Amino acid sequence: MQPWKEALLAIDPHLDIDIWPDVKDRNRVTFAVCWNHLHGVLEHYPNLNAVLSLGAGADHLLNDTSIPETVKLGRIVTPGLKEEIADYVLHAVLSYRRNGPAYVIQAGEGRWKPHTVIPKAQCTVGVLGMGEMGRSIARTLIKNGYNVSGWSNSEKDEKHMKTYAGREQLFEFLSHTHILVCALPLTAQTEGILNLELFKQLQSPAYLINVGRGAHLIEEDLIYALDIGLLSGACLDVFEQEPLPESHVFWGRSNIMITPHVASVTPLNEASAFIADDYKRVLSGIDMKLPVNRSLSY
Ligand code: OXD
Repeated sequence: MQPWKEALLAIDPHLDIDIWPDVKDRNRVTFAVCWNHLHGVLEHYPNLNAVLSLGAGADHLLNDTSIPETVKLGRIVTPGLKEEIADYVLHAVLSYRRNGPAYVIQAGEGRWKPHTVIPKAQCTVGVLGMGEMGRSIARTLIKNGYNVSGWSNSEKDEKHMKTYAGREQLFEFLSHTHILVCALPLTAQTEGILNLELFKQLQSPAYLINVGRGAHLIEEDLIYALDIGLLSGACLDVFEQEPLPESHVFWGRSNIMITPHVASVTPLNEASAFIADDYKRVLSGIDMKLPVNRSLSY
């Protein structure tokens, strides 16, 4: 965390910052910034007002029931974070359409064999989750000439694309989708949403990109869907267990692209300005920039 401390002090040299576990005086701590912290470490900070997630997701904060309900929760989304996730998804879509993984294998084998490009027209992309990240993904794909639709819990009005909302419109949304991108927050309602029943509703064969959370996906359903040809491949950045264990069945399958939770990494400079700003907002009793709603779980 040292570079974060330095970046914050460059913005405001008067900030008083400790890096856990070297906390000089628990009573003085009013604001914490965390990413995948050990549950329980935020207990016994009597003056803690707010905790900020060092990323777009706040599930790691919401899952820690030892954080008192009175403590405000917030998350960070910056322009760079949104741009990177959109680029990651665009890359995954292009790599699928242009047979990227097959050419990597062929390069290793010294084999010259052309494959057919999957036309854009046969690649309607459906984005599950139209929050900050989902909207950025959708806009980038639209700019690149893709037909995109979006689904979210509540209605969203977004230009140049059809949007669907609520469970009652989920199957209709899926029935037009060739490439499904999961950018949902992890909640009790979305856990396990990427399952066989859902895969069956997609255009076949479909392709899955998961940049949400590992727990959105029922892993054995993905393997089954790939084996019976319901899905032709998947690009996964997030997993139930991270790092993905060495013995996991996903490794070594040419139709699963695996990246180690790097789709979008919170950019230090942009995020430090965000943190300093949120810290001052909380200090002045103003809402955090992106407050987490505990009852919605995002
Ligand atoms: C995030 C992430 O939530 O990187 O920002 O997963």
